Amino acid sequence: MVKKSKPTPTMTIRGVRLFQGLLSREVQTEMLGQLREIARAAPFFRPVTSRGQNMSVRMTSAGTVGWISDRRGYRYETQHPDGKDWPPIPESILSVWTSVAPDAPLPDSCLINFYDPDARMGMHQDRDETDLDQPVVSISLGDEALFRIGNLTRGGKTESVWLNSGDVLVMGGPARLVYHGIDRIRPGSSQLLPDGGRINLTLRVAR
Ligand SMILES: O=C(O)CCC(=O)C(=O)O
Repeated sequence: MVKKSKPTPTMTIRGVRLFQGLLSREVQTEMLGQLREIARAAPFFRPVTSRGQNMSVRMTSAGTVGWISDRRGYRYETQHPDGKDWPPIPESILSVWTSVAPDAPLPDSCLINFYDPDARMGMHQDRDETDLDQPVVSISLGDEALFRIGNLTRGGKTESVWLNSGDVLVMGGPARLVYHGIDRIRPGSSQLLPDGGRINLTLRVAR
């Protein structure tokens, strides 16, 4: 499924391991078809923060639990806000996890973020999971995105890297709780999504 079964990172920034170009165009296209089916069963929705602010990304999930945010706060739920179970995580996506995180148990959650040209994601830590020793694996599809990596506490100097379609990154070990976010995407930089935009898949062992 992926180009290499035991890939080595092409770059490591502050402990975040980057596997640039890991997914072939063929694999990306296959994933996109599977994501369309997921979105039919579990439509994208625009989450709000506990303060009632709309997030700029749209989201849905696959897996036994999905991450949601609403006026009650951030959490994992077993069902989409429509009241249906989340669809299963496709094998093609699970195989990326086993390739870059072979020692970790399989993820039970795949958050699917959709970025239109104006969407971004503020600096945050991923810490709603029960076992923070398990890594987070993130897959980029579509338009390029400027990914910012900070520190283990909020603030301080940061470093940024452009993520391209087919790139995979792993936040694990000492980098598991690093602050990170997406400053902007570069509209029109990829032809993968016919109508443009970017999809990010974030795989986690949530429970
Ligand atoms: O879109 C990305 O690459 C990052 C997504 C992210 O940080 C998250 O969903 O927590």
